[in-house]
Amino acid sequence: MTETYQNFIGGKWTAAAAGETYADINPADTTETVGVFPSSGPEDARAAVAAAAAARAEWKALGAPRRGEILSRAARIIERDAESIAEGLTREEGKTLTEARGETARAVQIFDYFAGEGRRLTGETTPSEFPRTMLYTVREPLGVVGLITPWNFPVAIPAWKLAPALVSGNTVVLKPASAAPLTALRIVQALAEAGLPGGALNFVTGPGAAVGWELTSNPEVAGVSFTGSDTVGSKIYAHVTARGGKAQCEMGGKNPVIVMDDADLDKAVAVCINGAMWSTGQKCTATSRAIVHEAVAGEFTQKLLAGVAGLRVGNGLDPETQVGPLVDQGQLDTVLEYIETGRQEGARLLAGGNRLSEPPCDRGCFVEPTVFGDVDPGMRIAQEEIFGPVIGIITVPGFDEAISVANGVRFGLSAAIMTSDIHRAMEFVDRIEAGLVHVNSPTVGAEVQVPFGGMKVSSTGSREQGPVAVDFYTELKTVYLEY
Ligand code: UN1
Repeated sequence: MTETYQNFIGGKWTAAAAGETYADINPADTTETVGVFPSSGPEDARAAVAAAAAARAEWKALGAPRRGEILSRAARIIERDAESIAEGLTREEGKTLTEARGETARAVQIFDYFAGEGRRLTGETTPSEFPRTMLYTVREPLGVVGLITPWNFPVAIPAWKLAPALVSGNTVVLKPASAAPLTALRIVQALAEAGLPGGALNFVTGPGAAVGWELTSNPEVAGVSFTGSDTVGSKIYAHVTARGGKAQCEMGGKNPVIVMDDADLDKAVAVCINGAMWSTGQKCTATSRAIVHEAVAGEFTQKLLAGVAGLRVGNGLDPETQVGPLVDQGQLDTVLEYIETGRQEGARLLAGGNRLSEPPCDRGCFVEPTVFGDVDPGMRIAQEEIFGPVIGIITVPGFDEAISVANGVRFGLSAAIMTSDIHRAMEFVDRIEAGLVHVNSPTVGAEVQVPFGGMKVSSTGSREQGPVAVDFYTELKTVYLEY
């Protein structure tokens, strides 16, 4: 029997006030409902904000080391339950079980890292102009924060917003993406079991236009951290900052891999397949442009096509599967539309391009891993985020052209170069417009102890993860103390 889940408000599991629900569907088999969730309205989000506001004083007074201990206990609970969290993640989102396990392990690392932050959360002491004066800063929580998270990393991204928000002393309302709420709910359960006081973390599922909009509009919500599309993110940023709130939005990418004539081509192909195809291309860090030196373009293309031809597409629960489904019908339609656009723009379809509808793909949202050649840098498929297993090859005569093509998009999240020339690599680091820069490694991935985020339209507000993550979730108080 399909389980019905609830919101978590003020420490209690409750249905949406209006009693509405919706089904969380398995994209690998759309006849399977993974769970039924509240389709909440603004009144539910308001109740959650009120509960978070009521819990502020107690949570702040607990102190950062004790708050960190709760995160640390949550990490052990997630570790204990990792296999079932990962399985649920694959069922609702579609990525392979191997990737889901990796992502769950990453959530454990994130909670452990920010548990340690509870024993740092440092300010600075500074000499004063005045005698017998101690001058120093302390970090204060913002108050209530709203976290709006995407479906593509349904455990890691809630974790990487929740952990710094909570350890800094904020109380939270979390609104997970409607396509993958179960995984986020498991994290909420882990934190509740770890001893988080009621109201410190509230969880409300439902449409962005109702729940998300209330979180961005409610004057009690001091900060909003969002990951998702740039269309939604830029609206949220403008809306929250216009009312004096703090906003952090992590949006799309159009991430390039430059393949130079001195690159290890087998490695370049592996890097492109990893970046473009794993998680079915549904990462903001995914590789969608291979910018290849003309001297090696023919050989690189042959090797890439051979690699892509060998990929096994299917249900992520099957251990043989390398590429799972897209998250839902809407995403499948978008990706197929982009493939059609690429054809019409005159790019050459070298592999894939079609929906898969034979077993084991007959009941899900599957598309073939797709490669376009003869891509012009100005084409829509070379400019817009597709969020699917699609890579375009752009041929360039040299390094300067490669850099200008790489930088010739609105986005600036992640970028990679494949080269064995250290001078080239360092010049790339200097000139590339990206917040995440890779030399001989894929555009994807994020280690918890370093900042994550992009330049240009990819991100607004301060970086996530690493020691700087707490900058967004805290306000500095400067203290002049004369004795
Ligand atoms: C990764 O590349 O492993 O939504 C992390 C996203 C990014 C996270 C990418 N915020 O895809």
